[in-house]
Amino acid sequence: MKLYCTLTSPYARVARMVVIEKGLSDRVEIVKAQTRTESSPYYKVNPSGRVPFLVRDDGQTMEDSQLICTYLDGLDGRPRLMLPFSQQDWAYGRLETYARSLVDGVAVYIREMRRPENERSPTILRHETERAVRLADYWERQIGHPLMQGPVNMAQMLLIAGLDFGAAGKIAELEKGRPKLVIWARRLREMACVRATAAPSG
Ligand SMILES: N[C@@H](CCC(=O)N[C@@H](CS)C(=O)NCC(=O)O)C(=O)O
Repeated sequence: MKLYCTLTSPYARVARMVVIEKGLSDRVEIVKAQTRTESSPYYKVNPSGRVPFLVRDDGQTMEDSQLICTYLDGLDGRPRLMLPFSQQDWAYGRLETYARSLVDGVAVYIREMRRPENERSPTILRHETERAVRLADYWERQIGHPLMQGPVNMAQMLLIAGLDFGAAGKIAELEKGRPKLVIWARRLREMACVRATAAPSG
């Protein structure tokens, strides 16, 4: 199978984490896609131009991190990363969607910052910065939840991808002054799948 990615996309990163965590590195080739480029050859592979994008061995294709991760996690018949939203009286769904919400907001901020300075919206930048700070406060309160402290799952993968993406995009200090989140993030960053998928610095 081929998994089209960029090395900076947090959505592609969680799919790459699943590949490593589920021992699929021999079966899934990571292919770098050229996104956001006029007439990129990648648009012939995936018309939407987004990553991650999976091309299965049978030729079937899948876009979107949630779909791809669910598929990859279930390949061995023992899914353990994509937990049911209803787990622990819906606590898992609440945690995973809040973690994805951080990634989504930071992605909007970073896209805005990529525009020429005179085209950037200060309103959007402020709105996303304030959202990210509120979510960081939320995570400082929630990070002790057993589902965030136990075996790795998609909520944890999304949160560490969101924190790293926020730090790379310099949106705000999301960990500073939030000691529980700092300890949690330090532990996550020691995991092999997190270390191996970190975006190149610079
Ligand atoms: N909901 C999608 C979001 C994917 C997404 O927005 N990917 C961005 C990279 S972070 C992308 O491919 N951007 C290229 C473009 O907008 O053309 C997912 O979870 O996979």
